[in-house]
Amino acid sequence: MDYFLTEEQQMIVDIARQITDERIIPRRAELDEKHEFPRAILNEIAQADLFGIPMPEKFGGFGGGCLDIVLALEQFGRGCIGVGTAFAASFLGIYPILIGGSEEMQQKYLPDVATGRRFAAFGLTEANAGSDASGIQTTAVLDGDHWVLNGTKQWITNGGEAEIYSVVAITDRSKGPRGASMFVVEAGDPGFSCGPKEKKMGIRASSTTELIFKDCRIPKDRIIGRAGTGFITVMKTLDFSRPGIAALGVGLAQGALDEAARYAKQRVQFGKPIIAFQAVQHMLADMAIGIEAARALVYNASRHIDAHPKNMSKVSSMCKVFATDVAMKVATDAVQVMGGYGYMCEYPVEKMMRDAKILQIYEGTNQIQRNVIGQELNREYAQ
Ligand code: COS
Repeated sequence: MDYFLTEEQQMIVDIARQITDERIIPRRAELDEKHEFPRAILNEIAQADLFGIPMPEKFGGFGGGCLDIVLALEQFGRGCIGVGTAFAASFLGIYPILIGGSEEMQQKYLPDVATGRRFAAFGLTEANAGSDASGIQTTAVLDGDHWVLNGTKQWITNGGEAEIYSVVAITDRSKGPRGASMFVVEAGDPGFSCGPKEKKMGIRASSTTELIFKDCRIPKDRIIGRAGTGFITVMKTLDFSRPGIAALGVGLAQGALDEAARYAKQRVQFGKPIIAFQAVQHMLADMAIGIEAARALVYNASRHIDAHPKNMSKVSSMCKVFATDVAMKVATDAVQVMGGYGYMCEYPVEKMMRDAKILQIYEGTNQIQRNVIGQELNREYAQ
């Protein structure tokens, strides 16, 4: 289907497609097996200037929007959402600075991330604060010219690999969500360390660790925006980032359909390629329908977000839910079409099925997304 992309957008697709076909796909199985962070691939993505997509031009970026990022992520997702997640998490880490950081702070951090010299990460989740994001326990207390952070973040993508961390901490517990603030913590700050790499079901190329703050002292000017604006900045960040997760889902599903359809044309049973059997054709048809519907929703939601930045929660959540549910179903069905071969580690759909599951969980579970959509409907139908 023609999505009427601009010349620049088509260029993003072409560059990301080439990196995916030539660099990501040949290495994905090994990265998965070794739980290896794809630093060399990320460096190539940086050389192609794709880390600069959402950064303003004055900070060395491309000045692009949500759809531009989505187009790149869809391609990377087709190859390996572990790699795609590492790439996306750097944006997630930098959005709070883009949304709420002072000009000085943006000047300090954005050019390095735009060029891929430094990677970023986003520190929100804790052991007891996942879906209930405002339930975080990590604290930040002002002590002279420094903030002192104490607490532990859990399951942080790019943990141990990033140099710049946007971290949420409570600065005034009596104010509930309005008592949270965001800070930039840098690798090497005193009192800051990362835990060991978690072992995961999928997206093993991405690094996931704890962030541990023990009397971590950071300069006073590392607060992002004003004290008390942290929760709103987190919510705005997630509104903007969730279509990227949806795009990883569209890409993964497309990759799974490509594998299943090619297999179905080659695999002969009862004297015919199995694609000649209606039962298989219908499965492939349903996969293709789901993918195209998801792609259309993700692209249009992204265009909406680029045009109406104040009104994005509902469409952002809608595309995240829809595309990631499609990804899980398509990956599962791709394994089914390929039967015993699909279940074997030497074929990529086994990894795709393992990888797909996280899409329904991270950056807000699909149940939380439905809450966001439901609350918005409740407001819309108030009168
Ligand atoms: N944009 C701007 N402001 C927002 C917002 C948004 N998208 N969503 C909420 N807010 C504001 C609300 O307007 C409210 O402001 P007031 O204090 O002025 O009333 C404040 O934030 C608190 O909102 P709310 O009462 O809805 O907060 P809840 O604690 O009920 O949490 C959900 C709401 C469930 C939506 C939130 O906790 C969430 O998104 N959870 C999932 C988190 C997540 O994605 N975790 C995974 C992280 S992996 S990176």
